[in-house]
Amino acid sequence: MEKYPREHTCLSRTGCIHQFRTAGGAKGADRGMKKINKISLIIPPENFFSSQTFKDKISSLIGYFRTGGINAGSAWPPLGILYLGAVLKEAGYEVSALDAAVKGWYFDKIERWVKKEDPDVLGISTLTANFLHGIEIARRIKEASPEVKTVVGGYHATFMADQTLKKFPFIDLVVRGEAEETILDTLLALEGKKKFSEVDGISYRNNKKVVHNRPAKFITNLDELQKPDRSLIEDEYVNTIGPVSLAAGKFTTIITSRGCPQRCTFCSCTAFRKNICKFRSPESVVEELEELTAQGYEDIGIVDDSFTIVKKRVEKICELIKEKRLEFNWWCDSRVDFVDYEMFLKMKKAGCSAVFFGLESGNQRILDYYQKGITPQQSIRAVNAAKKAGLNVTGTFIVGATIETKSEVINTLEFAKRLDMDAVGIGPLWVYPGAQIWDELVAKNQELQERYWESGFVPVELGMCEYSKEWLENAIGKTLREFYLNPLFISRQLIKSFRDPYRRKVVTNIIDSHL
Ligand code: B12
Ligand code: SF4
Repeated sequence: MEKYPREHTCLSRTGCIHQFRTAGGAKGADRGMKKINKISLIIPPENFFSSQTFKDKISSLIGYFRTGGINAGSAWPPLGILYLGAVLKEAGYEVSALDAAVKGWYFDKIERWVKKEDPDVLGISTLTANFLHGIEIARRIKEASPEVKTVVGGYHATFMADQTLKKFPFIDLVVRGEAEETILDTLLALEGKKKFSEVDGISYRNNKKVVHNRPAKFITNLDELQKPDRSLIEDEYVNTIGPVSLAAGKFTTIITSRGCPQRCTFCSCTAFRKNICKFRSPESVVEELEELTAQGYEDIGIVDDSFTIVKKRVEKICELIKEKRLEFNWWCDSRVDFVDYEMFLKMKKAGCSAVFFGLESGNQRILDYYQKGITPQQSIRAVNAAKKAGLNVTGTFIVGATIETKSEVINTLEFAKRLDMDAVGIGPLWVYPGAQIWDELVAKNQELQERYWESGFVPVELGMCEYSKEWLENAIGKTLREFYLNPLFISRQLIKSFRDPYRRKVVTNIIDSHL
């Protein structure tokens, strides 16, 4: 039975690149390949994710103050699969999506959900932190329903496509990189209507040999993409630390650019987008913001790799937000270079409440090792400029690089306290496949690749630093306690919370949600 439209418009609103699903004759079906009608997309639970129960949130918060171990329970919308969902729906497919991380669901529940959805293709989105859970989901589904095609995408699958297909026979295919412009051709190939060898950006098996097609071209005009279909996931997203909601109302995220020109050695973004940085026009960004505010969103996180690197563009977005009188609260990540007080002030006036800086270290030697391209002085200047503009400022730090000495760790922890920000995040260095540090450390010791390609690793946990994991965790925990439990900090924060309407709203929301 013909359940879905045979016609579709292409994902780009200008020229059409796909001419399929037009006439009903499915060649693949003729050859015994199953026609694809429905795709289910899944975000697997994180390896360390616990549920959103109040008890879990409290223990997560206690853990945070003890060791700095972050299990914050923050769950933001998975824009990747929401973008793909929009493309697939537009092309006439039936699509469903599950964010198992936000639901706190594990395998049995996820399996039941997939069985109920009964898709032809199961698409699993992988980061390093949830890869193994994604694999287990695919294994279970393939075992129960061998006819369901299993496709994995996202950061981890992109970097580890070869290993994934070699080790896990129940994974049919890997889509590498950004998938909006490859997903439809991939489905055609799975239906037998196109040759696998003709689809850029995919990896698959051909006569038991793993084949990697050439990479797909990067999406050049982000304005032409369908907007992410947030209706695919009905869950309310929260932006929390432990039991504390940081949102000033209904919350979602938006992405206004993709990629980053920097090459930080601990970050996967460089390898994923090859330093190619693409921007949406300010008009397109503000159009989406307008739609979101009309849908009742009051708190919007901008999750770009580097939102503030082009000052003129940021200022134009701010101008348009004001011109259109959009009332919402927003926040973003920022580097500490390319920023100044004037830009932060414009952001503040356009509703920005908070900025998150990746400060990483207080030592120039370590910043250089990470190729961060900044100095501690720039960090101080940027933090002060953002504070002066009235923004809430958070800085995040990484400690535990293999070359980092104990005194350098202590110096960074002291630096974190001295900057006198509204919040700090400090974590041990994680080494993920795709990051330059991964390549460097693996080149020195192949065993790391063999043992940790599915999960990444934390050098301090493997005894690769001059101090122990316990020493590092205690040092981080002590810093966080000294930072947050300092009476002067608490009183200043309380005064700020009375004065700042955004903070008052956040506090009211917290009280409301726990009454
Ligand atoms: C928002 C965000 C989050 C959110 C939401 C994550 C999510 N589920 O999308 C939250 C807060 C939950 C989060 C958590 C974490 N994150 Co995060 N996060 C981001 C961020 C800033 C934006 C993600 C995004 O929306 N991108 C935009 C969309 C359009 O791109 P995309 O998600 O990559 O999806 C595209 C492709 O990957 C592909 N694709 C994705 N899924 C699928 C599935 C299929 C079937 C197919 C075919 C294709 C496909 O197609 C999509 C469209 O082009 C990225 C950095 C970045 N700019 O990408 C880091 C990033 C993804 N996070 C990262 C990390 C490390 C984490 C944490 C481990 C942090 C922590 N210590 O807790 C956790 C782990 C979460 C988990 N579930 O395992 C790393 C991942 C590194 C790695 N190798 O895995 C990144 C790259 C940051 C970095 N600079 O290194 N994160
Ligand atoms: S850490 Fe930030 S600045 Fe560095 S490459 Fe990644 S996204 Fe860019």
